[in-house]
Amino acid sequence: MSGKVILHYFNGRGKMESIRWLLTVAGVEFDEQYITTREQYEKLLSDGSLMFQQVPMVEIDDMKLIQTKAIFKYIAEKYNLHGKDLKDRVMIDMYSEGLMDHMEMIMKLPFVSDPKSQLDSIQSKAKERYLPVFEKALGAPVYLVGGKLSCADVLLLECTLMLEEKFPAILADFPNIKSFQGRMTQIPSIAKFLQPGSKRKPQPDEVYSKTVMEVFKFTLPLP
Ligand code: GSN
Repeated sequence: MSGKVILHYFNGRGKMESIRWLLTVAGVEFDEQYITTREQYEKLLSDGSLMFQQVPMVEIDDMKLIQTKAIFKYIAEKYNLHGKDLKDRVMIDMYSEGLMDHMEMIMKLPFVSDPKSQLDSIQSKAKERYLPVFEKALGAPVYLVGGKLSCADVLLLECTLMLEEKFPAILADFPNIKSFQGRMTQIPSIAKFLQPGSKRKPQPDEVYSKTVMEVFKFTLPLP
């Protein structure tokens, strides 16, 4: 196995995008092997590379890691983006899990039977459940937890940028989050990631959703 981190996933955001973000902020170079056909997925299965027959899978430090949250936490721990002690870590994990739950709703958009109602639900959950928490948490501090950058900050930036793609004015009532975004996007690795030509993926298109459906032999709408 090469020393370089290799991501195995589709050429799209999905569950891998937060890992791309975190590696970028950690300053870790990575390569990607995109799954474009059923055969490639079956090869990973027959190799025994996918413990639960699912991706994302990340080759790192001579391991083949699966389960998005486990991979995410490994990278966060390794690169000092997971707090200084147990109490910081549990707060970071609480924020992170909430943000991942919310982003999952956005991720599902191409695959649901009623995207309009899913969008409405994302917007109301954002305004009433998720954004108020972060607006309050960022009242005075620069970062969410322990006065230093953590993986939860990276997820919050990713999530709020995704929300703004769908609802451009959604942060109008959340000025602390808006200032946080302004600070975060000045971090050099993030500024570069947000430029065209980076490894950041665009919003899902039909090619992406069709590939996912074909590779997994899924039919719409997903359960
Ligand atoms: O978060 C995780 O990594 C796991 N708890 C779930 C991973 C997962 O659902 N992966 C999907 C593709 S990514 N899209 O959602 C997957 O590999 N599905 C194939 C299957 O047979 O479950």
